[in-house]
Amino acid sequence: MDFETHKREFKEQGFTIVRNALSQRELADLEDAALNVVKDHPSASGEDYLREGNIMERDPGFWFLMDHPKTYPLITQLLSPHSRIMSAELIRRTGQGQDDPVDWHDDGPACPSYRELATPAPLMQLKVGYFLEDCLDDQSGNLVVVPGSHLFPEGPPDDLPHGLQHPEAVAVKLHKGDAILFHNALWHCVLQATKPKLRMNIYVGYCYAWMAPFDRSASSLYLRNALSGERRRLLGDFDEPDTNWELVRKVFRGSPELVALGLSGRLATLAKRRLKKAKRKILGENLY
Ligand SMILES: O=C(O)CCC(=O)C(=O)O
Repeated sequence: MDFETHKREFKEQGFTIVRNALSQRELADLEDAALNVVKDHPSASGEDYLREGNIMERDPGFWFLMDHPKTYPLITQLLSPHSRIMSAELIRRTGQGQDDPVDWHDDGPACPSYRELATPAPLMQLKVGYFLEDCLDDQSGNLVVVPGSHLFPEGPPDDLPHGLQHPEAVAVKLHKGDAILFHNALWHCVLQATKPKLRMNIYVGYCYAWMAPFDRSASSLYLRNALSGERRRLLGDFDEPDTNWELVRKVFRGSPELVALGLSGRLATLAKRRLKKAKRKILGENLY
């Protein structure tokens, strides 16, 4: 499917599927990284459901997903070129032990909800689900969606019959390596798995650059230093917001006067700006 068709499908249905988003090599790397997370988990030896957030901190094998060439260009066009990562989670469902067949919901906070901002609900976060196992029948803990429900004026009612009992519900069928992108307002739930079968997947959620992540507060020193460029930006790792948007852009990229000052001149200008800022902080906005 071409780029424009994905965009149209997402806008009309609230989701789109990128088939074969991951190569065999990428799948193997992700499986290794996922097993590293699973083995550290208290339920690792059991069969229970497992959902772990903040996985970019856990293994470098996940990092390439942040700006993956098969999905990230869609994020920049559907959401914004100024997006960031809101969450990165690993989910393991085994079809055995305790499971969490989540009920109908749409995504986002409750205070206020995205739906309170506008009708239909605006696109504020976009999740990409990468599947590491085939999920091709209706018994493997499938994700279930109501196509087009992101345009409905309300979220799913509490008494909506679960899963496929709802006449407009569709079980998403994915091959290992496929990715699904979905809108925060899409009604979705998960089917109870009825046979032992591994369903392992990763969700990377994106939101606007100024929104807060929900599975982490800040990157570790290790991650900040190990990542560079776009990926660092995608995790929101700036010393201060204006270090990012003002100083870097104006001083080092944009302003011919500052560039003409040479390195020591630029450093002196930066230092003066910092001092002014500190003074403003101490004395208040109106006193300097
Ligand atoms: O696919 C799943 O297991 C749960 C997905 C879900 O409901 C969500 O991430 O909001």
